[in-house]
Amino acid sequence: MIPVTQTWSAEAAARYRSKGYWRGETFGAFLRARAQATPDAVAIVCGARRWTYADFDRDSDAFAAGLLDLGLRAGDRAIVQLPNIGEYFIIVFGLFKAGILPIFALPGHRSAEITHFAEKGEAAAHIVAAGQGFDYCALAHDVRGRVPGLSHVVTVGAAGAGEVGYDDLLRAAPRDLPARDPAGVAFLQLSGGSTGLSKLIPRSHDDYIYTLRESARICGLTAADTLMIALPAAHNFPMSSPGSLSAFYVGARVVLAPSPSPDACLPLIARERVTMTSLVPPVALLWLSAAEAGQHDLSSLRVIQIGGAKLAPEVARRIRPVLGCTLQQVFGMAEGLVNYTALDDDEETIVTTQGRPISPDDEILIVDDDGRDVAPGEAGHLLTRGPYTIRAYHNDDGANARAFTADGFYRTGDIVLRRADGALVVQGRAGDHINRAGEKISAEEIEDHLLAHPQVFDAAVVSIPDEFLGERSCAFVIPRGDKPKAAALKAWIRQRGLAEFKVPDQVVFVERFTETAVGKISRKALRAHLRATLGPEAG
Ligand code: J2J
Repeated sequence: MIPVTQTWSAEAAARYRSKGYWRGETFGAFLRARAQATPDAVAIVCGARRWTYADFDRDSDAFAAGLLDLGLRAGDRAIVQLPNIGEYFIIVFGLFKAGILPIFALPGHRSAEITHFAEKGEAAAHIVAAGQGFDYCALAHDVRGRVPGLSHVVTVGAAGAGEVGYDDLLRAAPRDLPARDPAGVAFLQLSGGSTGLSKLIPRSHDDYIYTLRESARICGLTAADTLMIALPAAHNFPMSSPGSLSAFYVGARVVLAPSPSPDACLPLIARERVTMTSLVPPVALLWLSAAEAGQHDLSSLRVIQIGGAKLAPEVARRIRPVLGCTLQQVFGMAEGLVNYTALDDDEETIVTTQGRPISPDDEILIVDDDGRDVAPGEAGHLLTRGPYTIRAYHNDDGANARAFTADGFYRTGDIVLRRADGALVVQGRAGDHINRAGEKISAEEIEDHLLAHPQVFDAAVVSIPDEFLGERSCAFVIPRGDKPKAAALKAWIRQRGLAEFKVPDQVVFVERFTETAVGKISRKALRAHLRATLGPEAG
């Protein structure tokens, strides 16, 4: 098994410790501390069910013991693929306490993606929920059948044959759980997958807890707050910016919404007196329309974080008048760097920028195509290095060679400019991924699957502007022999075991790409050319 590590240079690590960023805390230990300080405070609300901090600490201890009783060991990895339910947090903290690394899959992922995570991460367990509309247990059995070493399927809800029930694991006898190494990796987060398949991002207790503590401070999140998780809980944004884990860090209350739709969330805000939540721009648009109808009491809302994709200034301007709360823009990435606008920034800064980095030690470079610094205020490629930005992906030398410079800067793939006051403004992407409502789709990954279809000669997938989604995907396809139907190609992508959000929104058949294109220009240039042929009004 390839050990999961994350290594900063000795000099950088010493500096981050001496400056008090890395304080030697661990997830299990901070939860224990909160449970001892405020045992009866409610930590998790899921429908009518509630877990206090004492319940949370006790159940996650029991779950950790149950996993170890199964034969799992510290250092193993478990794919966690759960909807927004309370058990999700018990499981994740149980894994942290056992030293088993969660791999944070999303409910939308299907067999191709889960198989890839299981293989790359050498997962020993897959944790799913039964009775969710989609048959996650069947998915788990399918993947287990293909991946040697993936021995355990753990099910929340009715466990079938060959599965272990969450409730059974909670009945395990208590064990002494050794303290975890704060410098060690706590979990594997997923990259947006700019080229090819998603990569695994090892994050340490020390580095991630630093972002939780600082995010809580910058967002004004305290134990008095009620934070709602409307986006999928395992996504890095609602997990950490400030997200559920910052909320637990400060002893606040976390309310789970079953979906981000206004129908699910607005009544919940009124019922639970939610003070803070995070949204992607298309969801914010839906909320604005629904809130204008004025049926729900949203007076408890204090701050809404919006990020994951570019928020149009005209939408940003409507947040305060319509939702009655402060907007905080967040520009972050699972690899590390997170930027926030400040709660007390002037309205123009809040509306038109994506904020400033969390840490004084976040090093920011903005460079041209040749790697030279651009003039102040000019747009360029964003590179970054700092106390919570990774230096390497797990088990992926090729990606590491492309994504990191020799001196440890991460190439974000984003094009940004920096104003004189330090605020970043995102201009776009250098790479060819599609940011569909905050979900990142690699053009290359979808092209590879299309090319496997017998009636596809060649394919290029591009992003096109979309008023609601921000971007949507369009596949240009040169047929081989009989032209397939667009619907058949979409069904093909589903059948290949890919998440629904990766199915091309649009398929355009063409006879050839361009005369000069064949073999002469890069796929990147080809995609740019095809995108241009559609124009901004494509549809
Ligand atoms: C434009 N593009 C943005 C923004 C992210 C907080 C917030 C978001 C993420 C996230 C996250 C953007 N405007 N406000 O992990 O902790 C695009 C950029 C970036 C990529 C990262 C967090 N906020 N983006 O979205 O790993 O292109 O993280 O590089 O999913 O999303 O995607 P991801």
